[in-house]
Amino acid sequence: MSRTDKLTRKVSQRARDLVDRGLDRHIRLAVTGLSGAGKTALLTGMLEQLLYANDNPTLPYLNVHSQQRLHGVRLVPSPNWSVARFDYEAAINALTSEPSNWPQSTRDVAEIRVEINYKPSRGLASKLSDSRRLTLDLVDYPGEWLLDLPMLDQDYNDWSQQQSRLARQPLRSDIFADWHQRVENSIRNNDDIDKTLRRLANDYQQQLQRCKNEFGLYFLQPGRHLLPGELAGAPALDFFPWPSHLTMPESWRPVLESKYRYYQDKVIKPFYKEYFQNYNRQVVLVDVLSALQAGENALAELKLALNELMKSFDYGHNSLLKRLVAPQIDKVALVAAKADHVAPPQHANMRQLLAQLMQQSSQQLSFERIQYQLFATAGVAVSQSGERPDGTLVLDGYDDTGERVRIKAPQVPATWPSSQQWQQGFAYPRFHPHFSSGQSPLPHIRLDQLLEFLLGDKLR
Ligand SMILES: Nc1nc2c(ncn2[C@@H]2O[C@H](COP(=O)(O)OP(=O)(O)OP(=O)(O)O)[C@@H](O)[C@H]2O)c(=O)[nH]1
Ligand SMILES: [Mg+2]
Repeated sequence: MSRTDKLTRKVSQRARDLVDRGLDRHIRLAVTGLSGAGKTALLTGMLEQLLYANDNPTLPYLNVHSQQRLHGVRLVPSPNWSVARFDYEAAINALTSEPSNWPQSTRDVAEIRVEINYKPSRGLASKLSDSRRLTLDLVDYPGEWLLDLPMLDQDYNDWSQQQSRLARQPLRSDIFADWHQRVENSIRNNDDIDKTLRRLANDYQQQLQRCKNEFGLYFLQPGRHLLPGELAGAPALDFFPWPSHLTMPESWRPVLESKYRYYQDKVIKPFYKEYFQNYNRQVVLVDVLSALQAGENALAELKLALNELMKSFDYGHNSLLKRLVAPQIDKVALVAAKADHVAPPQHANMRQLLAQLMQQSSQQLSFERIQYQLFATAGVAVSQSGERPDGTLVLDGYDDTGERVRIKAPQVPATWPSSQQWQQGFAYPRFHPHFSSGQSPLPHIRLDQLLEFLLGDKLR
């Protein structure tokens, strides 16, 4: 194909996207989730259920399917040529090869576009046409980068204050004690500024890694310190929040402030503009179980991080003009992930606990009259629940050596745990996927309900 042909195709695709958006036949779905929340597994599961929707007995709540109006679903090229395609096939391949594995943690942004062909059930459209198309765009990205978004609304000073408040929390104050000492020592030495800041930034980065890997904490900024991507080793990352109990040398301020602004302008803004504008539907995916297991500090940070994050998105109702110019999010699914770690009677508790964590944000959504709903789902379910003869609920699955295991199903608190519950602690199983090649669609929990909530009104 010649360059002109390619360009013409791209322009006409853009024009078609605009028409589709105006006609309400285009959904861009943002899956908002911190690192490890299960975004990649959820996207894989949603694609899997949609692509294998025909003859799929596990989608009773997806109306377009149960009303037999679904003609077909297929993957089509995304018009955004500068972004890698989400490697759905590699994810399925990992899950269904021998031995099975979870897809890798995401290292960069990837997009995928799905076309859903269906028979309209209502209005003029159903009389005029037997077939209609809904375009669905999905984006995957490393969760670490998401938490940079709230930094767009803060200057260096605000950010430092907020991070310093956080660093005074019990667990963090231990983790950062040595680093604070090193900052204090560096102030006294009269070393080269750039070198000193780089060293302290590297040290800070290591403490953030510890917060994540050793303590399961969540509110970790800047995200590129955890996963630098193409910025590995770049001077853009040589900054850190200033500890508010120390006096900053005057000569350091302009350097730290300009690095921070550079990070906002050149790293966060393009990421936000490219991937987080122009969405009209959102999934907020939260792994409440891992946070419970990591302890009270972790759950408190998760709550803070989620509510801060939700301030970064535009909520509102989409008039025809808005749909064309700057769509806003008009429906939000708050989703507790990995529901296959517990037995179904515990799912209501997962939802309730999530509701409590997200209370501040859901008040904002109610105020804006944005429709939201709580779910407990598994993008890819790797355990089955069962019952012993004595009535004990159990979970059956496989461990990472491929051995079949059966465990007593653990409990989830419906509200913030008491100090006694924290003392006892929470533990959830880590089942391993164990699927065979060609096994499609993979099992899930409630993805049909989630898909119906997110897409159902556009598939009528
Ligand atoms: N049992 C179960 N485990 C899941 C499910 N989804 C994710 N997991 C587990 O959670 C881990 C992280 O899931 P990912 O989908 O990679 O999470 P992510 O949000 O994409 O994480 P990043 O790419 O690092 O931002 C997986 O490797 C699994 O161990 C699920 O539906 N059920
Ligand atoms: Mg991922």
